[in-house]
Amino acid sequence: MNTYDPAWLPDEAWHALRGRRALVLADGGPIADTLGGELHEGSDPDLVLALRHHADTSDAARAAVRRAPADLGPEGYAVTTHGHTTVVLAESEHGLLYGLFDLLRADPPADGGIRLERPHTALRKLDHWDNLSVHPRMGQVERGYAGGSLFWDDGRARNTPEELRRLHDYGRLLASCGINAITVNNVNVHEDAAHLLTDRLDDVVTIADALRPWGIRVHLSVSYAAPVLLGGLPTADPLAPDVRAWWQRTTEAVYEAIDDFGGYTVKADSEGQPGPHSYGRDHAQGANLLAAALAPHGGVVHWRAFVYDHRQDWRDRSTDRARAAYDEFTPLDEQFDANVILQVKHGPIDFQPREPVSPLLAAMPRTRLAIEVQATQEYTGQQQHVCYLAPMWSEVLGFRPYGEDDARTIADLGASGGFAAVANTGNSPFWCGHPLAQANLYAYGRLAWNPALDPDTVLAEWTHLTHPGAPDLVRTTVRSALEGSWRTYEKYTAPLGVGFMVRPHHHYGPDVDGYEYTPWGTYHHADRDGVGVDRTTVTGTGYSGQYPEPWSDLYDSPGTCPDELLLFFHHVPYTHRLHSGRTVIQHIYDTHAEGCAEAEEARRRWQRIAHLLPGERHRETASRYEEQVRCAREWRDQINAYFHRKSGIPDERGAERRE
Ligand code: GCW
Repeated sequence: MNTYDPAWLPDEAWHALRGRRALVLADGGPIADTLGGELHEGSDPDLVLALRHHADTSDAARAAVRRAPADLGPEGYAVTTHGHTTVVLAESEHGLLYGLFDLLRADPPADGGIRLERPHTALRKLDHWDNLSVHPRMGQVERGYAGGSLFWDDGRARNTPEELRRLHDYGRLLASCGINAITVNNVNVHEDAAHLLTDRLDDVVTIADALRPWGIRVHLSVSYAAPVLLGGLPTADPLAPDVRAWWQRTTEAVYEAIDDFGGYTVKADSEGQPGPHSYGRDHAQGANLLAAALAPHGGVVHWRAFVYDHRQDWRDRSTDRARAAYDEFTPLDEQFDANVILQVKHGPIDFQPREPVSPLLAAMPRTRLAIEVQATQEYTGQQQHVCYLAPMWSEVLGFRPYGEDDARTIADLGASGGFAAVANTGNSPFWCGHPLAQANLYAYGRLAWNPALDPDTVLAEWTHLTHPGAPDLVRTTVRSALEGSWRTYEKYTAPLGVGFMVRPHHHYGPDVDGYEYTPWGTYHHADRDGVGVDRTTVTGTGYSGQYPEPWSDLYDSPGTCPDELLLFFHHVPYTHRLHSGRTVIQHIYDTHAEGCAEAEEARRRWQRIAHLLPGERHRETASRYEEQVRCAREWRDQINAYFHRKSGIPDERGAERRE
């Protein structure tokens, strides 16, 4: 815990800024202190960070006010240049903070120029699935691949000076890419974590205090059964007056301790977690109870839409997990209070390497929505494999659910409730286990700030910041390692959007039939004739009918369904010809060979820069490449052998591949 990587903020990244003579014109408070601490103040300043209402004290800041729009918004900022002076102008300290980090990424505009930035959404949250102590099956962080928790150690909040320093550095990393909210515990709330809401609140205060200087608000995952578990009430029924009063009192106490507390994140009636269904109430009644307690304090409830039957009969082909969230929540549109945010996973199943966009996102026009992505690589190589996820997120965020003629994107539909990502961080020396997985954390923050950013540009930014002064070959190798890595991963794992061929429980490595005869609702239906799940409106589960036109029609027919999603929507013969011209079976053989070869090539390239990138960063990545290549081969061989045996159709290029 003593030494850890600076990630994308090494000292060299700050040199140019810290060498300047700065003037900070702010109101004071924790963020203003942060700004002062990051910069060297000096007379005759050439860098001015000014709140608009203090701009009068500086000529350059006054000039910036004349040039900037009348209102930059609560977190927005303008960067301007006047002769030799750079000015960051904002309405709030938060804006100044983001403006400061902007200057790390990009040069100031030319003299007389201006650069304006405003976040796309006000809520840019990271959800930590951290348990307070080590959980026998899950380790400390559920689906965590980066060591233990940054917040919790053996049941208590970390609070030694070194641990608090690391938390401070974590806050800086998060703020520097635009993240402004954090849920500090697992959405599966185990008994000890339930107490954070009441008698263990001081632990949450410790974390909130450490992150406040970086403009980050703390949220808490709470158990829906808290009134019973903690309050000694006989029920947690949302309509019971004493339950209501309990939440109100409890929430008041939270705000007395943490006046900028963000709110509650709730997984209810999902995978065994308690919820309103036990009392015959629906999700809106459940969520509104908490919303009412939070509303007077300005807090929000993030109510997760990840609700499905995890005890279904695999023989029953009419029940479809992909349909579940839509069926459950769309009748409730209009019924949620204004401070309820429905947090929806970006795909209908569960963070597979390829899924269609969740149709629920386009079907709740009167509900605030947050889009949940998974930075932790549960299904994308568990931070042993390189898998840069920004291109996938960017596809999702830019998707136009109502068709190309309607400008609204998924990112627009999520603007009122914001974004959430399951964190990929822990106390590993590289924060994310794999040094290259840091790019996912960075990219999540940047896309949450501006979903229209090009993932390659974000990658270039991250590479540049992380490797200041490195030879070109290092930067190009790092970029090429990450750039196409998601598609490479997709190629050697489950084909054509079919999903779930992973080993049960831990979800790493291949097990084609691992979930096929289980109650979890994640099947591929491969038989001797074909593969894929029939989700069409005519012969299937009807899932494709949950989309607005034109998508509903397009997905419904194998002739128009995009290749990469074919097996998500259709059960087709192995000889079915894709738009690419290949048959499904040959596509499986080819992509698995290609994906594996790409992983091997990436490993070779990485080896070539060993002498240019000395130290742990190179070694750690190199050893993870060994595992990636081993595992990619295992995927290739198992998938290809499985489908060969099922279909009896040989690989056309089998002979040349064996040589
Ligand atoms: O993907 C599944 C994970 C669970 C997780 C759940 C969820 C926190 O396998 O570990 O539980 O999703 O999103 O709630």
